[in-house]
Amino acid sequence: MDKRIVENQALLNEARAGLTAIPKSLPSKWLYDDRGSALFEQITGLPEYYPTRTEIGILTDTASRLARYVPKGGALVELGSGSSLKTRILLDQLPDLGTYLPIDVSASFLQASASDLARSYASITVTPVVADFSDDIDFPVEHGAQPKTAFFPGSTLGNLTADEATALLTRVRQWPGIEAFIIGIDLVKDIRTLINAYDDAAGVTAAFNRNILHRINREAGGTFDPDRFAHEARWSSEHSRIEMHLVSHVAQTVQLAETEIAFRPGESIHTESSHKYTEDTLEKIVRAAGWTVDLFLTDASKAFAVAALRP
Ligand code: AVJ
Repeated sequence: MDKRIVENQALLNEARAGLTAIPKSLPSKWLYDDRGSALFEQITGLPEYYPTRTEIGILTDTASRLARYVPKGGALVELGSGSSLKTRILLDQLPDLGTYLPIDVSASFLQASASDLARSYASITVTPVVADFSDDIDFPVEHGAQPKTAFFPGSTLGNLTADEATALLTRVRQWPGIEAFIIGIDLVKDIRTLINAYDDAAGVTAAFNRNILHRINREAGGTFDPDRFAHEARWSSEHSRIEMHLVSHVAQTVQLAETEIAFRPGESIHTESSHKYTEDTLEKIVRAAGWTVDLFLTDASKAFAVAALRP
């Protein structure tokens, strides 16, 4: 048997744990390598994928109201550097902002978007922080006690389980100087619309999902044939979430470095969850973390919401 090269030990360890468990799963963070991030960018422009354009519409229509949640001379702290387009909508309404602090795990991505924004907003200090926002953040000392507002757009909170979301909200609630939290969340709606948003006609989401298998082959010694796995978007009413799966419709065996992984016909790998909220269910997890919903803004069809929270 040939020994395959493993260049990403963390991916191998987590993939092995997920693929030897019942049911099989993979952590969604591994979807986002360079190609995965580029495919996600493409997803945000698809006709079926309503969240991005809907959130941008809400932010554009309500930016001046949201600006009141950001302290003068304070800091806007963004969790995950994301699309600077959404950040710019807020920054345009914040002439007296002191600092913009984007937090991201990818140093290169962070550097690029930070210098981009610094060029556009000369009066704002841009201080990128390389960190995983799921951990405790070590703010640069000069920003430790600075009054600050956290910004978490994109419904990224929806990737977390209710327990994980509560933990994140609790951690941000404990940041020194925290005055408000502005979050974007996707809302429960008819199941067809939800499924189509995660199973587009052009097949971009399918390619995004299968990319995780290409990545495992490349970085963790996998022998997956991604074409032998079907992309599937499922609605779980129990968890109020869309799940992405990769389904093996045949019996097959795949090698993962030294480990053999067997698939039964119809067996799936759960690769990502996207939780959908209502005003009530959001209120519930927000309160559990010690916040109150001060403002709940939606578009006309109530597809997406931007909420402003107070500690
Ligand atoms: C980036 C996590 C917000 O869940 O809607 C889009 C990711 N996955 N299509 C989402 C995603 C498939 C997206 N988030």
